[in-house]
Amino acid sequence: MITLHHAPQSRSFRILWFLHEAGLDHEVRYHSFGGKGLRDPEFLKISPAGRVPVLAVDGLTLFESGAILEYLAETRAPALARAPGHPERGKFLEWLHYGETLAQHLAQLTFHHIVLKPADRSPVVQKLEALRLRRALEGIEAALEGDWLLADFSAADIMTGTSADLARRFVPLDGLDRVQAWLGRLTDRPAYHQARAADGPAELYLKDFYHA
Ligand SMILES: N[C@@H](CCC(=O)N[C@@H](CS)C(=O)NCC(=O)O)C(=O)O
Repeated sequence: MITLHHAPQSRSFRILWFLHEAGLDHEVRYHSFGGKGLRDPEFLKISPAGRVPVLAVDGLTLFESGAILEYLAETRAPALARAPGHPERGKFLEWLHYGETLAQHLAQLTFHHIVLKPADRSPVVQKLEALRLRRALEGIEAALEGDWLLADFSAADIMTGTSADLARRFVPLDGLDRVQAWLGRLTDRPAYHQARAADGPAELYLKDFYHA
């Protein structure tokens, strides 16, 4: 059995979504950012920084969402990967890992809008990180030629699409017509809806939009 360590509204949604796309049987262990579970010594043995996702699969416990998606796609759903030698291999790796370019700004924005006490939040960081996130989304706008990041849907759309979906809470997408249409296609997928239904109760993002 595949076991996903997951927290609602987090990067582990990428894995949850993939598991539904690939139709893989799995169980979910829910964690909360509010509790001490992620700092539990037992959890730190499988996640050195105390982060989600962690995936138990094939007798391994894997951390890092990009690595987990690569592993799962390669071993369970080759159509969602681009194997070494495939002409799209390089682009696949680039767009898969681009999700973390978006996520670094999302993490800062989450701290400075939500996690930190109001007195410790910086309007400068809020504005700067929203701008940098917008620029990273413009990179996707410029690259999108068809329906997906590559010629067909792949794990790269799941990885980077999860972060772009969250980015909408911090950055208006006006003028990013291709990104908006891509997000529409992604969020129309049945597996996206199945994963959302399994995500668990929202704890972090309670507003639709956070103004800088
Ligand atoms: N690069 C890692 C980042 C993992 C990460 O930072 N996860 C966040 C949730 S989005 C987390 O677990 N944060 C808990 C904490 O910082 O205490 C990945 O992609 O898996």
